Amino acid sequence: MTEPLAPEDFPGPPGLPFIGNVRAIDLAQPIESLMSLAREYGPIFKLTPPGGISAVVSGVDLVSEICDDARFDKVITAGLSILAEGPVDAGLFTAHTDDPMWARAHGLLMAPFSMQAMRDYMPAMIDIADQLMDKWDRLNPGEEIDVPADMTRLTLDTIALCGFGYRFNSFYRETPHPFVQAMVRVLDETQTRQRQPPIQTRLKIRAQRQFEEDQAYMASLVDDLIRERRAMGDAADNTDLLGRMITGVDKQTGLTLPDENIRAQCITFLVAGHETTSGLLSFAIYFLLEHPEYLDRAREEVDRVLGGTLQPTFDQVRELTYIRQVLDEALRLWPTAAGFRRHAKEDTVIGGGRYAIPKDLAMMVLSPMLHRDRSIWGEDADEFNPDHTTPERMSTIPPNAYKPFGTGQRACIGRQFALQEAVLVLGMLLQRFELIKDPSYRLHTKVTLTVKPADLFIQVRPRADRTIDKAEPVTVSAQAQTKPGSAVGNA
Ligand code: MNH
Repeated sequence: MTEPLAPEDFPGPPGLPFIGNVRAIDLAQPIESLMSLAREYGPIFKLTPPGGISAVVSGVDLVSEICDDARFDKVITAGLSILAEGPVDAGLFTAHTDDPMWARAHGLLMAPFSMQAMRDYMPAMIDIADQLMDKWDRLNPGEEIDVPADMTRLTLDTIALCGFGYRFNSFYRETPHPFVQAMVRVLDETQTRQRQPPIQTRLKIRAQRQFEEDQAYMASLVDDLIRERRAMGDAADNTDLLGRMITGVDKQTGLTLPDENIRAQCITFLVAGHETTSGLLSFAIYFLLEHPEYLDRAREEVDRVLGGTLQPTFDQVRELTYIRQVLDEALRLWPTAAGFRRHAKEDTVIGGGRYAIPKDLAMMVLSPMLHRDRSIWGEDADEFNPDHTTPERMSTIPPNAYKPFGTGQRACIGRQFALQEAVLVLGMLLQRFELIKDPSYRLHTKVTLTVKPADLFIQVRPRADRTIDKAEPVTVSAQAQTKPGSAVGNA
């Protein structure tokens, strides 16, 4: 048997002294750069940025191996762990797997994110979706829509209302709610710090002060909501995520969550739950406009299932299976969380003994490349076609070939939530509007924590061939939801 290759001997772009191969990555298009490196160097390649070697993995077999939770675990990146500093405690996303608070919160939150619980979030999801519909309905002919911007308003407001009964009212503002401004600054600063040496971070006193102020502001807003909710006692409607965290118990330990942890989870849901879903909706709209034949098919389904229904029901949303395929396919080509990081728990080898993996080596699973494997998706793997993601086909692909929501115990907890929201909104949009593309648009992406289409503008026209039923508009605040809680979990 041949000796396994050490990471420094993995294939990869040549590095320069000191700066390594940062030049191989185009900072304006980092994901596309990594994808073209993967095309050149194969299923696993090394990068040698100044911070030390890391590996980028996109071959199905290798990815499958490192998805094994018994041997590998999630890497909490330096960037993300900054989020857990100061007043912002570690939420699910940034906590280490062996942190008992991760296990407790994960256990307790399974039920609130289960399929059963999704029914209860429908009224609030529809409330915000209606605001988007109204906005687009009232545009004058020729007015342009900044798709990712409106989708971000929608997803932020949705998670805040379903999460803790709070309204950012993003559709009624030109500038974002102060909480959102603080959150965006914190995330930007987090990214900046990742790219600069620690000494520079310490020298930037103004930035540090702003960072602390922003974190304190976010914490205090959420703390107020927790305090108000606790003060309401039994009178509170606790069917939202906050209520379920306050009243919930982790079955494993029998323990509840302390308030600092609940606060961290609320902030985590906002951060993790808005850009990803907003990017997904934006990509889906982009792809449908590029492919009128699939747009027609999606609209046929919407007309058949929803007809003129003003407010889709939970069951109707579940019936929009082609819309779901469209979204699954958009996530295949452009998973909006474009990767996740893993490391070995002990020194090991992968690939049938070919690659030595020391336990501190950070490996990034590059999902957009993983998802374009021709042996799985066929010769047209790079093309958008919702037939790739029919339920029949999805049930036959290898278990780790499609990973837009990460993997194993550290997989996305908000998956059902995101997909229900996205199916609902895309369905309602197609039900109401004809989408008009800008023929000169060429897809390019913008990467922050997530990836989304950049500069995507469209126009819409209310559909002339359909009418939507008129009814008394239903107003919902999370505190006035009609449904009693059914906190029954399907862990
Ligand atoms: Mn989400 C983890 C993708 C929507 C809350 N999410 C992850 C991971 C991926 C991911 C990938 C794993 C990251 C890693 O291993 O480092 N998430 C998505 C995508 C969408 C999404 C593509 C939408 C589309 N996520 C949401 C929504 C919420 C949410 C909506 C909340 C309401 N996600 C989380 C949380 C985690 C997570 C919380 C961390 C879970 C854990 O580690 O316990």
